[in-house]
Amino acid sequence: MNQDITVPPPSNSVHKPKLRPTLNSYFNKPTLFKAFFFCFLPFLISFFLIAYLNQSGKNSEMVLLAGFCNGSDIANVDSSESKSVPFQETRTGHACSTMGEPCISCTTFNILAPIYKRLDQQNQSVRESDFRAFWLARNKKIVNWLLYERSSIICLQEFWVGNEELVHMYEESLGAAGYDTFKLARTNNRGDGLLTAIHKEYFKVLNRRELFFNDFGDRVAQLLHVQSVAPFSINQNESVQQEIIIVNTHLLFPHDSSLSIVRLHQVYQILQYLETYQRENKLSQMPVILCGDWNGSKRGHVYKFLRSQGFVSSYDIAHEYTDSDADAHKWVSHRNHRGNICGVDFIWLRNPHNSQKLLKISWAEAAFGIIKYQLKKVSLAENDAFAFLRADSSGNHITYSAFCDALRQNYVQVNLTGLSHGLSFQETKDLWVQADADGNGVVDYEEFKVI
Ligand SMILES: *[C@@H]1O[C@H](CO)[C@@H](O)[C@H](O)[C@H]1NC(C)=O
Ligand SMILES: *[C@@H]1O[C@H](CO)[C@@H](O)[C@H](O)[C@H]1NC(C)=O
Ligand SMILES: *[C@@H]1O[C@H](CO)[C@@H](O)[C@H](O)[C@H]1NC(C)=O
Ligand SMILES: *[C@@H]1O[C@H](CO)[C@@H](O)[C@H](O)[C@H]1NC(C)=O
Ligand SMILES: CC(=O)N[C@H]1CO[C@H](CO)[C@@H](O)[C@@H]1O
Repeated sequence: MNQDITVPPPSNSVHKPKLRPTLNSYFNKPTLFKAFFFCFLPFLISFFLIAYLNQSGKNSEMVLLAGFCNGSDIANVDSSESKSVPFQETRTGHACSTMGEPCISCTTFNILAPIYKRLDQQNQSVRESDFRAFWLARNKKIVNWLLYERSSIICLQEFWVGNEELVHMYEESLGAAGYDTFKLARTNNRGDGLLTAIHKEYFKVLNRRELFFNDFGDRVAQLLHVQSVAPFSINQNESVQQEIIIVNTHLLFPHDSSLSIVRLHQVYQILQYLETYQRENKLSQMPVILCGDWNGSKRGHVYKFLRSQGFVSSYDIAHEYTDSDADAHKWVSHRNHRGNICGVDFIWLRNPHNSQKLLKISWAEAAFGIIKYQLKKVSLAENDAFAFLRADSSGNHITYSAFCDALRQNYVQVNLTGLSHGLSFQETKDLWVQADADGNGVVDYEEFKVI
């Protein structure tokens, strides 16, 4: 890696970009995260991130945020944060050209499908999709912005696949700008879906897969296996055409907490799929980038699950935010349809050399975390929760069948309802095997306490 790399420290002023198309009220659910990754070495150590976010709720000002490259001489540039959303400016082109290495960037953006965009507070059934002039104008701005940013990887969610004109507009504009585009509709004709665009100058798409969760959220994910066009140098003599895997997804909205397990399960399926894909294709380990609209709460189970699997949130890394509660709400990416401001868009990155727990074990821990959390919410202390799961089993332990019943049933009281969705027989069994640490066929209180 070039030791002399420097990035000009960005000014700390609030920045209203002049050249960029203004977004203003066109987005009421806006996000655009953009991350720059430099120097794809065997593991991706250098890291630079730029994110744009439109602070909805205020005057929808577009803000530019900059991060840093880890493991290199590039200093972290974000040290003065007084607001919940830090303001930074960096000119992306400049930052790239000083690197002397090929540089790639990644943007993830929930563009809010016109079929979901409400226009009238009083009448919720009035949607933007009914007014061509509105959705067309808004989406043209989005396209212009994407073209201006020219990220190597673009992951869009809530792409209105059901409208031919809109699809055509995106595919044609991005195609003309050098992108390969791949769209994927949600199941059951929900109307929206995903669009992933890969810039041909940066990446060749080697393979792609579509993942259908087939749960009640009708959610899907795209997996793209790409290879960098330009070689990245490992040392003075060697360079590689780095391969990476990119996943684009939009998880279920947590309408209520019983859906936590469904969301967690969707992530589990993605990670299982990744493992299978890499194993079946006999691929060496490579960086994985997961983009999309995830569950925002850093206290959430999805966040913890991904962390336990070696993923880092690029935005948090760039800003040196920790996993602590104090840093849990430092940034905002969305105003959701309930009007809440939250941070739910992520660019997750996992480098191959991060040692990690077995996927099954992480998953079981996370699933039990949710189950215990649900039980706690109805003020069942640990021993009461144990009694609850034990049901009327005669011994002082939980049996497998009582456990399955507890997961399957629709408990009005505890709302473990989500558990009936998506947990297969095998997965339930896997959970059980984790819980029954000594393998004697029942889970006693000591075992229950530690799961
Ligand atoms: C970033 O660099 C620091 C110091 O070199 C290191 O402790 C930290 O683990 C690195 N973070 C990542 C995500 O690689
Ligand atoms: C709400 O909007 C829909 C669609 O525009 C319209 O058919 C309906 O009459 C409206 N309802 C009210 C109460 O205004
Ligand atoms: C690079 O090549 C030079 C000359 O062929 C050699 O002396 C050096 O050891 C090589 N460096 C590495 C890191 O392989
Ligand atoms: C989703 O987020 C909510 C709060 O935003 C949190 O309570 C919940 O645990 C999260 N669910 C998952 C599966 O992470
Ligand atoms: C908090 C919550 O989601 N409570 C729900 C639990 O389930 C019952 C019946 O299904 C609902 O009525 C509650 O609203």
